Amino acid sequence: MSIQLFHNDLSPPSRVVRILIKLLDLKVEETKISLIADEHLRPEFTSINPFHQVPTLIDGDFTLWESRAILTYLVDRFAPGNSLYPSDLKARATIDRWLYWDIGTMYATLRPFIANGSIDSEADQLFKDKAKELDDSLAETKYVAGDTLTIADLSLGVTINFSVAIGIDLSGLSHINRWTKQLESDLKSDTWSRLVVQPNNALVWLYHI
Ligand SMILES: N[C@@H](CCC(=O)N[C@@H](CS)C(=O)NCC(=O)O)C(=O)O
Repeated sequence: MSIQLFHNDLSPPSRVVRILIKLLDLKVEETKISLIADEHLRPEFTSINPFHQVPTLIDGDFTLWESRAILTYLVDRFAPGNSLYPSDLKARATIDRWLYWDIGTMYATLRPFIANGSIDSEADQLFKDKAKELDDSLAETKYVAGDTLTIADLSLGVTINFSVAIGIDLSGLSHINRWTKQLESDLKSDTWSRLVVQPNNALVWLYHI
């Protein structure tokens, strides 16, 4: 059965999902949706996702959007028990906690940038305060949710690297910097370059930062 992902090359939530697809080596048919051309508002797409957002996944007769929900679904569906999202209830709950914290707190702080191409000093400070909390946690563990790579690292890794690319200065957060280098070495260099660095650079160029 073919799996389809509607995505946008620059969209951070789309990239989180595409990194997982690479890591699990899944065969997924990827379709680009141009947000600039308003393709996400066309009936062909809103009939699939009435919330008109990427990423959106189709697995047979099942359609799913919300990047972090797609992450957990893909591991459970195609690699159940994988250490990226293990079966143990408490381990999963810890990973879920980080996923929700990312999308509801960290990435949410960057939304004004996505909408306007800039964030004010209040949002900048809020993001740094939250990043410091992550940094304190990473002082205790190798990865976000413990000592193994999980989907929480993919999620927060994209958010943190995106924030740095748009000019939020996290250089003083040594544990985040150590973890970022770890992520870069864990993902194949092609994946890191294609799904983290290059799209961030393109966004910086697009928004004239
Ligand atoms: N919470 C959603 C956010 C997805 C999102 O914001 N996607 C943007 C692109 S980065 C989008 O599709 N925007 C078009 C729209 O909202 O109409 C997720 O994690 O999947």
